[in-house]
Amino acid sequence: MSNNKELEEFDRKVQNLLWLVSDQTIKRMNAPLVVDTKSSSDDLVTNVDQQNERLMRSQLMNIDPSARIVGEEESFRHQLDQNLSGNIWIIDPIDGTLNFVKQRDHFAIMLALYCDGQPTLGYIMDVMNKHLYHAWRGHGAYVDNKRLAKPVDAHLDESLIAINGWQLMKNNFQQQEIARRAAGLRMYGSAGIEIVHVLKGQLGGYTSRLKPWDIAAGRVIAEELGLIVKTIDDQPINVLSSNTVLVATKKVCQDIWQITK
Ligand code: 2AM
Ligand code: CA
Ligand code: CA
Ligand code: CA
Repeated sequence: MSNNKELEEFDRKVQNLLWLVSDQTIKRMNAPLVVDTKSSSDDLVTNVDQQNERLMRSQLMNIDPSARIVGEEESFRHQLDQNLSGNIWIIDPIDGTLNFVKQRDHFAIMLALYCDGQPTLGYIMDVMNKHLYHAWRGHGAYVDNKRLAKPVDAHLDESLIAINGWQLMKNNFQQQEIARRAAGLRMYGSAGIEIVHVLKGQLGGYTSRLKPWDIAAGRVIAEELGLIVKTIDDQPINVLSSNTVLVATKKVCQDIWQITK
């Protein structure tokens, strides 16, 4: 288990690492991308996803040698065993790969540290806007060096919300009714960028079915700001599984759980 001195050192090194990976991403993005499909035509991976993950993994192995490291593109199958003991770093090397490929915009690089299952450090790099959102549990949430204010706790009917497009079409948890009751609906196509909008109070909530690396970083920062991170039907998040996650203000959560329960 890491102590505060060690976490402070991790935080400093990892912030530098994220700026480095962000700069490399922008440089590589302007050369032709190598794009492969994974499970379906909208499930893409590029050379930049892979290069970012490789660099982050090798640096993290120096920064925290005894930790386990899970990432979307390389190691997940080998490392997923539901054992949460010790330090686990969780990497999403490009979040919003489809946006990255089609728009060269609206994507993020995300990294989190969980200590014995406790969300501890979280980083969302908004690459094209050059802002790093980050938090250390119990030590405040920041954008770059500026402390983030706690978002206003507004109700669903007063708030814009974001829902993943596929989830909205499938409507497994009455997402269409949730959208109808909100002040408006938005879709940005990157979990990290959508969560950043919730952190800034521009959205009252965001919901999508997410893998561990899609929510790990956002959860640390959101919880540090008093936001709620649970499932869309009010269950705790399972750190190393897929969850239909809701990140929202307390009042938006209460309004949504009245619909989904
Ligand atoms: P990714 O780009 O890292 O894969 C797209 O709406 C958002 O949902 C992105 O943040 C994307 O992350 C994430 N996502 C999670 N599971 C997905 C899936 N099966 N297909 C596409 N995007 C997925
Ligand atoms: Ca992906
Ligand atoms: Ca992702
Ligand atoms: Ca990704």
